[in-house]
Amino acid sequence: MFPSLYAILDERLLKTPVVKCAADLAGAGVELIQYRAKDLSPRAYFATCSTLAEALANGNARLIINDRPDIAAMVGAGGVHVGQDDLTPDDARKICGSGRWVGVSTHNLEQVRAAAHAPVDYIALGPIFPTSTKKKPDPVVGTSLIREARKLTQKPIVAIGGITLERAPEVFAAGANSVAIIRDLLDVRDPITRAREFLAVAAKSRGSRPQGRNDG
Ligand code: TZP
Ligand code: MG
Repeated sequence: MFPSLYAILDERLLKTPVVKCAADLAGAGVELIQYRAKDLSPRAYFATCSTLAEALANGNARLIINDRPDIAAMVGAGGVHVGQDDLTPDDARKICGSGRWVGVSTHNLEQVRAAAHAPVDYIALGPIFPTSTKKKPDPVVGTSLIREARKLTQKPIVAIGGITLERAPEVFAAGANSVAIIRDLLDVRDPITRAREFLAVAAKSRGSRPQGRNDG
């Protein structure tokens, strides 16, 4: 089953060093972890990605590198996440090969349609709700776009943007396979407890969906 919680470790919001945070979350049962660092030099980004890949190599969490398929491949990460202005999914796939995941961000149905036919392992969709975490977010799409996207593809849909513990159930009810979280996971008193709470909400929400629904 596709991981229900996708933790995005954004360097700007981390309160503990990223390697410790990633290890803590993996220990709490998080199976999908992205590293995102918009302010680091390529050299510093590469170095931390490399350390993270080594730290997570023997556990159950898959490390996804944001933006950079070349770095994902070079450090032996579990995958890469590309946006609409990054290398295309086709090129990311060429660089990363078949063993790593390629994920892509989408912000409207046209992009979802394109992603559905691209060589990607999951489709991220958002921002679902208003978010202050991304600097120039695309327009808010709401949970209605998850329902529309669900009709277009069997690929796992990862909902992102402004999702909180309270809002997660309606996101799963709309058909998302997974929730990608930054602020409501990192900007809290105890990210480990919060991760466990998200996993519990996801298990309950996904378990109560009608039979036959795609669950990635
Ligand atoms: N892409 C769309 S919204 C977003 C990204 C990276 C930020 C999500 O962060 P948060 O804090 O969970 O709203
Ligand atoms: Mg990007």
